[in-house]
Amino acid sequence: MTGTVRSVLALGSNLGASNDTLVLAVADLVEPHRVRLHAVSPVVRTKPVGGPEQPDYLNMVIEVETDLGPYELLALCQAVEEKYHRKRTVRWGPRTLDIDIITYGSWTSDDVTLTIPHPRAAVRAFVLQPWAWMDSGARLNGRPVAELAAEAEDLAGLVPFEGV
Ligand code: PH2
Ligand code: MG
Ligand code: MG
Repeated sequence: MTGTVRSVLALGSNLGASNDTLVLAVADLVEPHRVRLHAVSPVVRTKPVGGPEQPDYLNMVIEVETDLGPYELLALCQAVEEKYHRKRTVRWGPRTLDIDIITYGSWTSDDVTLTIPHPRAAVRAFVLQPWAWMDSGARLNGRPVAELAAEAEDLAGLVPFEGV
């Protein structure tokens, strides 16, 4: 492949069979030949950040290598969310599956439909900690992801997922 980009995607689920959904969603995301799986984080169980009272989440991140453009990658993420019956009702409400593009190479964008890097990733342990475990050298906004994770307020509510 020429002109490929590495992109970090964050997945979260707190409705339904969350662990199964995450595993199936990773397979769906890398099914197109233009998207290849490069790295996978551990799954973590996390306390919900924001939104209404809702169940704990399972979260993870993956790194893919792709020659899809950022909006094509966004469309793929949204198609996979739809497949798992994602309903967009309450902002930050419970969901069967959320897939967010955290980084797309060194590309940045402040478009409202696709803000890259993800505007809240740098303060969310549920993204940063699995990312740091996946890639100990990762950096975001010029800072080591592991350092950002250590400073994130929601770190105390995060534990490795040990299975059901
Ligand atoms: N996603 C949100 C809002 N709050 N909290 C946790 N623990 N995990 C998430 O994935 C999450 C959240 C909005 O996308
Ligand atoms: Mg999200
Ligand atoms: Mg989202």
